[in-house]
Amino acid sequence: MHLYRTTQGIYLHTATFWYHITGIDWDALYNVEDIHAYLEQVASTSTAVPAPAPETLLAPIGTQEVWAAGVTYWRSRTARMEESKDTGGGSFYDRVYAAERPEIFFKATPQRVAHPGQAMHLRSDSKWMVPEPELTLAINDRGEIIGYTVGNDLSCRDIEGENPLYLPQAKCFKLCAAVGPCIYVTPDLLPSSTLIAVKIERAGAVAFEGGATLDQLKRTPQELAGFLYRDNTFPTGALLMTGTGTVPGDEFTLHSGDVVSITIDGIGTLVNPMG
Ligand code: DO4
Ligand code: MG
Repeated sequence: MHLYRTTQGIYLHTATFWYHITGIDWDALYNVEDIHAYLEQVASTSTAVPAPAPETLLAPIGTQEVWAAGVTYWRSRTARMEESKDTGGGSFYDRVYAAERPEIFFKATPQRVAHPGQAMHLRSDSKWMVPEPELTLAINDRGEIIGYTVGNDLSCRDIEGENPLYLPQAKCFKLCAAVGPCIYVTPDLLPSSTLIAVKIERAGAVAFEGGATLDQLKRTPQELAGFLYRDNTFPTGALLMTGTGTVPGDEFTLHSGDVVSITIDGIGTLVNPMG
């Protein structure tokens, strides 16, 4: 079942029908006891409605913070070692890839998150920016993974490569993250063959295309959620990006006007132009 947040309220999409969910706000629904059973109940007791218009879609986020894990794919480890090789980064990405404790960092507050279709921000002081297509976990206030969404951890490779202490500036700025178009609510693990695909269009042509499958993710979603919630509290839950498995070649940087589409099997496609 897929949960959508729109300017007209909350919608549930089952395999066949759309339902309008009323009487509960996003944060309360996100944290309701046994959300899967709750949504089954909504679907079996409500009247189907027309689908919401695509232009009404909002990011599926209420007051949740967005966090991100890094260096969880071999490709990410290797790209980071390359970009920081002149500044001493040769070994710490390698070490965090292999360590028990993952890299987890704060990514965005809800007001820094772009809605589906909304332009993301390219930093004025970066010359090397890339989208990071990431499976994103929807986690409730009890640390339970209730579902999955598509995330874009937009990043500045030059700022991050210059010094790891610049990571917060490379990662967190206005409209630095996008999530959506919905939350795929499921009690099940996603199949390991799940593809996270990215396409970047420039002036009507494909400028980059790539993808990675979930079996390349070095850590499990439960492990990453467990580290995020260790000695921490999230009163209305959190979203956790799980790292990128796709990094374009070193010559590639995003341009204003590029359109980034990220598709994850079973969830949907998140499209954002670059501002
Ligand atoms: O270590 C820097 C960030 C890593 C990251 O965002 C990723 O691997 O996706
Ligand atoms: Mg990332």
